[in-house]
Amino acid sequence: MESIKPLLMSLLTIGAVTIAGWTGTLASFSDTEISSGNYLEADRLDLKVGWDEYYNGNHIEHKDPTDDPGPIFYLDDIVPGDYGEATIILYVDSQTINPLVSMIIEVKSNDENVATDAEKDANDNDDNPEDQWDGELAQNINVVIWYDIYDEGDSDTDQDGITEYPGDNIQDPTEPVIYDGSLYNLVDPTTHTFSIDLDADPYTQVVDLFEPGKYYYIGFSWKLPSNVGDIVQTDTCTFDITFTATQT
Ligand SMILES: [Ca+2]
Ligand SMILES: [Ca+2]
Ligand SMILES: [Ca+2]
Ligand SMILES: [Ca+2]
Repeated sequence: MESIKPLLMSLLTIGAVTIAGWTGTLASFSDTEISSGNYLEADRLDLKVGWDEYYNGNHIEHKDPTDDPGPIFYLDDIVPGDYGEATIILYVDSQTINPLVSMIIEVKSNDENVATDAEKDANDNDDNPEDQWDGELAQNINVVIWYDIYDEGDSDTDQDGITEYPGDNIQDPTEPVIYDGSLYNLVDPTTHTFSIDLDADPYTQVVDLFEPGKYYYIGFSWKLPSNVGDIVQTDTCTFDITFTATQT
């Protein structure tokens, strides 16, 4: 009996195969493909902001792009002749989304703070504590905002023969300027804001979207002229810079 059992089993197996082939000839042709393991996950859209900053020609701060940037400029004792610059670094963290990135600058106050004797001698008025807009600093701070990007078609070398890099904190004559004037005149007099859709490639005629994984640089320089006089002593100016990335 021991030797017969494996043989039966083999026969049953062959019989089953034969039956399957036979019924197959009666059925319609069919073909099935299964797509299994389907999965959806939303992409992220995460804008990060950093900067590299100089004050009177000295490097004072570098901040890698972050979600919690805090103030770029915080200077509490500037004097006539002072100047500074921060090149703002923008980075989009995403897999697929090329967003439109906008910048809004809002001046929040331009205050007299206190009126010193020297200010009064310069015909300035006393501070009105109820008025956050009675100072003269924003009128006298000159700012330049520009795309701190060299011409990519220029093989890293500018017309002046000096090698240029994007985000080098230097305003090259070939770099497109966004604004050049007083901080006061930058913003709308009613809303105190300035708004612009930033251009990932300012050398084209259209506003290009930002590409994820690349760094973009906006230069922001300021200067308090040496001939400003005493009228700005102790005056304060505060402003916010808001960057927003939006899927279009
Ligand atoms: Ca005031
Ligand atoms: Ca530059
Ligand atoms: Ca003043
Ligand atoms: Ca003052």
